[in-house]
Amino acid sequence: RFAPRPEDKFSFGLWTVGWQGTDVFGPASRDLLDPVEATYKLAELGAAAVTFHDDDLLPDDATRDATLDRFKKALADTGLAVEMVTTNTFSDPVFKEGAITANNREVRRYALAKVLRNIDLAAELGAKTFVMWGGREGAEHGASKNVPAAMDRFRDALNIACGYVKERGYDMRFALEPKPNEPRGDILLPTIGHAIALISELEHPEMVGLNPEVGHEEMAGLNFAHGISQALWHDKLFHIDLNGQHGPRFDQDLRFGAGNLRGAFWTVDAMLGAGTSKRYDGYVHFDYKPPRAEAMDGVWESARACMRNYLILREKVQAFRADPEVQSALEAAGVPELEQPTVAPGESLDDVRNATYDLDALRARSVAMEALDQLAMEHLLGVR
Ligand code: 3MF
Ligand code: MG
Ligand code: MG
Ligand code: MG
Repeated sequence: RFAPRPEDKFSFGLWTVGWQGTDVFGPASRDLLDPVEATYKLAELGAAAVTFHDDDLLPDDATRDATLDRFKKALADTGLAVEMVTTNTFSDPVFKEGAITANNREVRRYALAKVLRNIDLAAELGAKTFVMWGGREGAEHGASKNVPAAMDRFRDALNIACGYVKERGYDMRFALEPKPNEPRGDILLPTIGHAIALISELEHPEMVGLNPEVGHEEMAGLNFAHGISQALWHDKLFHIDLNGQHGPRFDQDLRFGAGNLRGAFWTVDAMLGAGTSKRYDGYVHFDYKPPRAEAMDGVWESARACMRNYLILREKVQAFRADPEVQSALEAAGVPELEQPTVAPGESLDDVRNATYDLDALRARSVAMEALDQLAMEHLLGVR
């Protein structure tokens, strides 16, 4: 039970299990994990795909070609796909003040070159999604960053990248990953909503969507399930980074299900369409960090647990939605009524303005939402 299958489409960033535990207060606590070895191990655990930053797998040095050959062999041996590729425009100190929105124009041109080179690699490996997380696009000081100019440069870079994909004839879409802070004091495109707003200013808005991460939205105190539900509504949920977060603190990157467990339940519910028509059908991608305290046994245990927790929660969510008592509780809470337009098509606004409203009855009405939520809680706690 709860064993991952290929059709579950689980995917992991190679940088997740490959994280060596380096943090601001100490050096690596684990040995370097060969990304090709990690690929075999993730396949064995039941993943269907892997993702990576250029630098995780193929640093720009003499080892590049040999590693790429070994990696391609691992993909062929295991049947794993590369579903997404992303560019590291945040580690190298050259990007210390930004990449595609750095004040320094040469840095911006170098960042763009790195992205374009990596788009070719992504296409070569069959990835259909290209994620952009602008980790260093931001500021610590007020006047140091002209935000409208930075938005111009962000827009230009996305227009150039989309134009490049079209010109080359690649089958690829972009997914922006919002994050409010860390490593910068304040990062540009801090939330799902900010990113969606930028997309509407692009030349090819249909080619650009989102890669929201659980912890990133929760760091900003936001409700992740609501965020991805709105992204789905805009047809912008191109990809996802699942992990766990406990409250508005640093980016914890806990394994999926850890931290805000109720949030994880509603996240899976939203991914499955929350009883409506739009659902997420992309890869179920994990972006987490095995805690620094763990040795390699804990690394693999945490990877296994991400998938297991997703499958357990999926079963719980499906049981919740299928429960006849839940259906009555949804009715009692008036949930289906929200699907009716407020003003009927063709109806005159005079009908709305001139009607009489029984405000006392409306004030006193039952909303029955505690009962509905308790049913969800009991499904989650395993007593129904
Ligand atoms: C940082 C992140 C990143 C992005 C990645 C793009 C290192 O908080 O979440 O992971 O997910 O760069 O996918
Ligand atoms: Mg993150
Ligand atoms: Mg995170
Ligand atoms: Mg992420």
